[in-house]
Amino acid sequence: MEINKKYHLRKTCRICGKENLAKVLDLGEMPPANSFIKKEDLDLPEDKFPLVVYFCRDCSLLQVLDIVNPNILFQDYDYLTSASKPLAFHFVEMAHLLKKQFIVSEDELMIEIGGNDGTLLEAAKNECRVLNIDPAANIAKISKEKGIPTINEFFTEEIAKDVLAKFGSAKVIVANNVMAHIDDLHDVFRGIKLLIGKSGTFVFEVHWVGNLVTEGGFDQIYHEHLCYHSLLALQNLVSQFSLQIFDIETVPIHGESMRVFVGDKDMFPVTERVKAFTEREKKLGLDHEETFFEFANRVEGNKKELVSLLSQIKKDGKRICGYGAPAKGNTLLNYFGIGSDVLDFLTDTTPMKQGLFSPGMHIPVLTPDVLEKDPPNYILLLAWNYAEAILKK
Ligand code: JHZ
Ligand code: ZN
Repeated sequence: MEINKKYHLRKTCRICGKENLAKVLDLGEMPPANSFIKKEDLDLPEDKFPLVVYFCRDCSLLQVLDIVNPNILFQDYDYLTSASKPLAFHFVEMAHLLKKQFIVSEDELMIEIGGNDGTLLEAAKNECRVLNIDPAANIAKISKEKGIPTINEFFTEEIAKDVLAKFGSAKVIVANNVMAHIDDLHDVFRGIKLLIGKSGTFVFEVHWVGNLVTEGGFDQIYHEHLCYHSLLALQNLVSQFSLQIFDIETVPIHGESMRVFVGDKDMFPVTERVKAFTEREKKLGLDHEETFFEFANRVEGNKKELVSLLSQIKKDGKRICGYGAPAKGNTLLNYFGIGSDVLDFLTDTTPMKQGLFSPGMHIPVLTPDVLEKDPPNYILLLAWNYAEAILKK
């Protein structure tokens, strides 16, 4: 992409390269979901870009073809893994599992792509060599301060070549909540293939399109999320690199996410779980466009229901606020047209978001203690994926 271009529209499927695409859902023009605004900038014009979801009839990938320059989206990033305690806990647990399953000696290398503030690698760094590769300058700095070797770049085949020369090959590469964000998946997989060679493993977690369809979590759709993956679509991708998915499980993160294990096609026996999951996806119709048209219809139904509920509460003279200012909340608020006339404020535990205003709707983000100081009558839970932990609080 040209460095100065803010936006471009892709024409082909990013897994199979074909143009056999069905338009499923058009969310109109949206601001990038993590572009929180400073008070003094509220009157400046805000960038908004089209957001349309397509289904590929050839390889089944659900995807957004509207590409906002990744430098705009990720170089200065407001999302901090450690600000969501359940997520941080989940990654520490995952680090222990990966060490147990794949790391044999201290010399071995664990790389994390998009390792954010280093929450996962910090839990691995005493037992192997670690390397974080993350494009966000402000976040990479935090990772470095924790003593984690960190390269502040987007992961590409070029970077992989450099890493191979300087650090050697990787025993494990991890990429959590990253595979949805990548436009040139082919470039990234060439880099991964280079670094894991015959005996390494690539493990990643990514939200599962089956959850989006069955639970209606359409708010996961925003410009950062270019892909809504299924095992069916991913198999098509990895096989182009002589790799295979040899194991899969699901984890209760962002609804239900897939944890996918990828290795050389001849090196790892494929578990029964892979076959069972493929069957599950076929039963859900994740390889048929109709499934996604039905999903889009349900989004419209939900919009009417929620908007009328909130306006009834307002008519009754009550105060409402939003809990959490997640990226996904901004899709919901902007697409459903829920503004500061409905929600007095949002609260969020991320220091970087506090004091800012939500993109598009300009709702102030406050620290959670306001809920005790000045309690509203109702709270709309925007960070629904952490409902259990939040309801306990
Ligand atoms: P959370 C992010 O999306 C962005 P978001 C990213 N692009 C991505 O791909 C997905 O994750 C997977 C706050 N919070 O994790 C913290 C509280 O206030 O659902 C966060 O701002 N109180 C990388 O932003 C937000 O809610 C709490 O008790 O949709 C949650 O954001 C807890 C638990 C969280 O991801
Ligand atoms: Zn395709």
